Amino acid sequence: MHLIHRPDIVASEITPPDVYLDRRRFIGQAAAGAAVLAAGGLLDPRAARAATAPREKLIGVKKSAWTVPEALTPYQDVTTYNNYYEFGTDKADPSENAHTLKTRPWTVRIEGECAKPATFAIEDILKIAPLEERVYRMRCVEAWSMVIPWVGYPLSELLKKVEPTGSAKFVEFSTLADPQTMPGVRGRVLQWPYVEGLRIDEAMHPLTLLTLGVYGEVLPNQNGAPVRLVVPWKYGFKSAKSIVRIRLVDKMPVSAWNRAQPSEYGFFSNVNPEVDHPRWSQAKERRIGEFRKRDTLMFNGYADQVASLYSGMDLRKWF
Ligand SMILES: Nc1nc2c(c(=O)[nH]1)N[C@H]1C(S)=C(S)[C@@H](COP(=O)(O)O)O[C@H]1N2
Ligand SMILES: [Mo]
Repeated sequence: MHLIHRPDIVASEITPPDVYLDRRRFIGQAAAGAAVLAAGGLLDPRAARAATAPREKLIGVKKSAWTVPEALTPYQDVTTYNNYYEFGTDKADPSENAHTLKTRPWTVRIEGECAKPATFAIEDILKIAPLEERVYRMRCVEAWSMVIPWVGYPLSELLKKVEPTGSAKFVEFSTLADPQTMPGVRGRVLQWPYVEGLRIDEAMHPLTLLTLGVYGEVLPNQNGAPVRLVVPWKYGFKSAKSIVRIRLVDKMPVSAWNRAQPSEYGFFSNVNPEVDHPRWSQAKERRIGEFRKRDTLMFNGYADQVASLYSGMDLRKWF
């Protein structure tokens, strides 16, 4: 089949809130029921695959004060309800397909406006700063949320190594795009590679986490192994997975979502209950595992830490 790039198709790819949750749970239950009937109680194949993926504990992880005191979203949901379009657009696709991702050898190239551009091996990235566990609230643009115990350290610790110059006004992140191992990259739902960006002060903010693990373990592939970003006051798509290149630049980068649909996905994409997505409200959200809706909080509840970054900016214009 030949796929052509159609931005109007892209727009429909992000599922409007509320549709998928019940569909996903229904399918899950139906599949589990069918597996029990067919195999006399054996696991359904999805669960079997998840169970065989190797899990590796991270050692020497300290608890961090940058943690919200909220109930954690269960491991099972964090690792099977994912957006990672390189592996497919359904929530279950990444956990079913991402076993093909090869996370070793892995390097991250850091270049652009800096005194010491360098290529870092993932083994060295793991040792640059002490690993911390931080429980962050995460809010997807699709109006669902989770509370996730990430493991990592501030991105600033890595960026400092290359000595950014005064011309480094923004940071651009590019992620792996390998058609051999990523079925989604063979299609054109987005223009690959997945690119995201932050302003330099956002990138250097202590909340911005270079993330290497979750739930005390190495990141599962579907969560963006071996290294991803987590920016908890922004919609989830800013938190790029499986990063291979970081560029310090003087102009605002064009992100993959912004390129696909600029009227729907702005550069900043700060969580803001007062600025709706063109196709749905952002005022409320559903915490995965709950049925009632919660009010979405300004900057996803991190206003005390980050609102000053945007003082004087019109957040309707710079959405
Ligand atoms: N490379 C890449 N990174 C990505 C995405 C993606 O499709 N590709 N999806 C984003 C979106 S929309 C969300 S909500 C988060 C989900 O992260 P999680 O699956 O670990 O919860 O990853 C973000 N990072
Ligand atoms: Mo998202």
